[in-house]
Amino acid sequence: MENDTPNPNAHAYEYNESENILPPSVMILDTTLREGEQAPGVSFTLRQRLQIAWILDYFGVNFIEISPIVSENHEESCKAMLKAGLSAEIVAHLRALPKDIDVALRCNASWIAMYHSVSDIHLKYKLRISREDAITRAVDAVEYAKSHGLKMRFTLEDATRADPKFLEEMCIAVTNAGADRISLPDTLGIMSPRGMHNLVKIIHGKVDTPIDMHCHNDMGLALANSLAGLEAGSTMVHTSIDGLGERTGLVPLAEVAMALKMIYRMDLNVRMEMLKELSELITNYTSTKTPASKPLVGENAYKHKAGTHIAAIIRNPAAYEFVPPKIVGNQRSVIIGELAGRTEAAFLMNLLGLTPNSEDALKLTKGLKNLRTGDLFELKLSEEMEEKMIDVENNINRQRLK
Ligand code: HCA
Ligand code: CU
Repeated sequence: MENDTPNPNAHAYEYNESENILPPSVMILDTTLREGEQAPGVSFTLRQRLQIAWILDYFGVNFIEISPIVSENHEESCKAMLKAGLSAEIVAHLRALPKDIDVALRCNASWIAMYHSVSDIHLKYKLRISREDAITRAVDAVEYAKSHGLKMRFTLEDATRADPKFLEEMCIAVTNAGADRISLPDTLGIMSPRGMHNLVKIIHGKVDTPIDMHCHNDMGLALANSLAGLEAGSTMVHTSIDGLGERTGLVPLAEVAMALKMIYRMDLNVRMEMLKELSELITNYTSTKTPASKPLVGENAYKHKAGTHIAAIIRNPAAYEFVPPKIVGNQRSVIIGELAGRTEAAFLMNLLGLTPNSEDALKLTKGLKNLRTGDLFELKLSEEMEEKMIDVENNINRQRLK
């Protein structure tokens, strides 16, 4: 049984579908190979980076970011990715310095992203330069990159903590110097969705340059802030597999892709069924484990436990799943134990070779509760098994009616 119900989406409460709330198309930039490698416990080999890039490309992201300035190995990886003939654009991420831009040129990159802080705290304590120097450096770097024919995004690092007037000034300066895109990162994940919305709207009203969203998850608001920025007119969103990144990371690819499809009904040309596999690939290559509670790709995303839930999902999983597990390459399972209802108890008896009746099934649920062992075991649900559960349930119901 699969849940084939169209989602009577919650967004009906938010807006009318005919309203064009997002830009007509939104692009995804995946930065697992740049921001993701900044996560503790994550370091890829050249071969792994290439493989991840291939798979992300096949999944359908539009841009893949890597930082060639980190090490020779990263530079080699960047070169190899550029030669691999992927459909996604490869973006070389670097500082706003001519010597870094030279590395990208050496790699034969056509897209670069260069970053420069804009908040006073970064200017004063990280770079130890004045606002004026920051503008001069940024403009010089953009001009240098453009004079070499590069397409470029300019990242205004720590944009959300910068003085709004200075942020605006920087955005105008880099736009006038020729930046093709700008990124307004919430570097510390401190924004509220409404704040992010307003910030993007204001900058969008000042410059024509398309805007990227790069939202960190320090307060768990990365997805909400990314969507708020897109609703305000941003056309590209940065993600990473499982949300890997510096500290608590940024918005996960799976969540963004699914939210765009399910909430905004956007026709993204991506292979959703690869999401779980992408997450597993990263787990295999790193010492980080995907949290079980991770939306869509986590081990618990499709585990059902309460008896009332299970009784409903075997008839129609949409009762407790907003999207079927196979859409994202995950699997449904049920937990049998203390919270089991009559259906599972009967099914358990059936599995053990007994012929369950309603009364015994009820006794068994009581027994399971009194055991006080919590979860007894987990059962991965194949379609065949679901059918069987329904049969068992129908049988005991028939007996009850007799
Ligand atoms: C960093 C900076 C960055 C840049 C984002 C971007 C951030 O980690 O050094 O280029 O859009 O979060 O500000 O990741
Ligand atoms: Cu970041």
